[in-house]
Amino acid sequence: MKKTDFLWGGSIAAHQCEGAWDQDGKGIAIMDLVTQGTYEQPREICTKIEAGKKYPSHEGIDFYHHYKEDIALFAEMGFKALRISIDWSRIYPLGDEQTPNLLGVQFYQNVVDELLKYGIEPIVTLYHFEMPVHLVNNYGSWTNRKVIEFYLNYCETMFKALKGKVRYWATFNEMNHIDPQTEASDIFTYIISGLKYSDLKNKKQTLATISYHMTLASVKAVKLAHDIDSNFEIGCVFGLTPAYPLNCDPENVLNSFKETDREFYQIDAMCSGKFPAYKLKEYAKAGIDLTISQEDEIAFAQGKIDFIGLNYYSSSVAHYEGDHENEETLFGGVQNPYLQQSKWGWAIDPTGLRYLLNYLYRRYSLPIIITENGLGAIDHLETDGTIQDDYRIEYIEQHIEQVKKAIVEDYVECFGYLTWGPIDLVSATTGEMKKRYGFIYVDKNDDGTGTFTRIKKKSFNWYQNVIRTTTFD
Ligand code: BGP
Repeated sequence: MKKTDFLWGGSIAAHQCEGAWDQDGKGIAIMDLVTQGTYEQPREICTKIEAGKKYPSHEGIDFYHHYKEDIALFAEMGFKALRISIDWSRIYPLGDEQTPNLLGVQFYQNVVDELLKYGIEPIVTLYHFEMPVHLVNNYGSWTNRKVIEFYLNYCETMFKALKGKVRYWATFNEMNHIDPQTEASDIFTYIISGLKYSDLKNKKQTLATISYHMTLASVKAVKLAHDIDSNFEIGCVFGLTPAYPLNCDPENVLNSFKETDREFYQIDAMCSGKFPAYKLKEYAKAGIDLTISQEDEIAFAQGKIDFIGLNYYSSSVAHYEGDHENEETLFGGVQNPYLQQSKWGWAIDPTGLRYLLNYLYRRYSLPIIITENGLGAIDHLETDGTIQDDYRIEYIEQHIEQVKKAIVEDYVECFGYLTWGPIDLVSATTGEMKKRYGFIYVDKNDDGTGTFTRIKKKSFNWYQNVIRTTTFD
């Protein structure tokens, strides 16, 4: 990978910010259906706020119409990079067409041009939970190999449309949460594949097939990207959580290692050039059948990623047999008594970020970019119009400190740090607007009120100063 300036910036996803869910030829994507109510509710488009339901993500923060204003604010903060995602259903509304929706393509060309105008490096994720629903209903989502072809067709359209403008690409966001070997999280199965975990017939087999097809789609997209432009740097983004042992009982230590490691097999496949043999043996033992053709083997060998994107929010403590007193957390396991939790119960653990950076770099020797990190919090708009988000400053400051140590003391090759949601947007797991991550406040509430006005928080100037002054000497 060629040398680049450290990429300070932020990360957003189409479905959480764009809004305009039915404009300019866009189709319906998984996430247009998921956050109204919860994933347990029947899937439907709801355009009005109803009691007890969540803010509809298909209004987002109306980035579709505010992107110039928002990018100007990112530029004011001194961003060197912005990670965006492309909503597949804007480009191919149904997913299986041959001809793209040019208005959709044009929108992303406009966004990228706007970024380049300010010297901000666009980093483009091709799949951040935005699969056209038609592919779920008519093809069974990623259970069907045919969907790989549709995905590659869409990737090719975007590689060609943004060639010469975009250098960094990510094939997928957080496919690692599809986990065939544990009681998989319903919400992640749903938002990643559009399928409901509880509805799946042969759960382990189905999830293994989904995961395998997504991994295969990723390696094929990498090869395609390199064929289209050898200057493309193409990686994949993983949301990782180190699991700590509850105590030094060797059984617990081993258990926590396995807990951390079980979401790494897709990265192994993408970095080593072959689907890991240990995983196939585990699958065989669990009665899961995966047939890897010779053609697939070639695809793995030819589709090694150039970098790893790391989303990091929290660590966890691995399950301890017999411990029934502690509540389970979203990340699984029990609460860590040494750490504070966010309002949503996510353990705040800056050291865990350094731990993971080391783990990943020593295992793969690939450059890493932190593609998401941040604190979801409830902000208060004071009567004088300010937002005093010192808690957010503290969280990010502590995490950056650990990134610095990883780079300077541990020699990890980390080439960027992007905060999640530098502008407030809709939460992926809860569908709420009140769970805010931004340096920029958006006047929009869960009851649908608000004007979409953007307001700088206290952290805005603070992050601006971080970008201006931080070095890694
Ligand atoms: C990651 C997703 C993001 C983002 C983030 C925070 O897993 O990649 O899309 O939403 O989590 O989660 P939430 O929005 O639920 O707070």
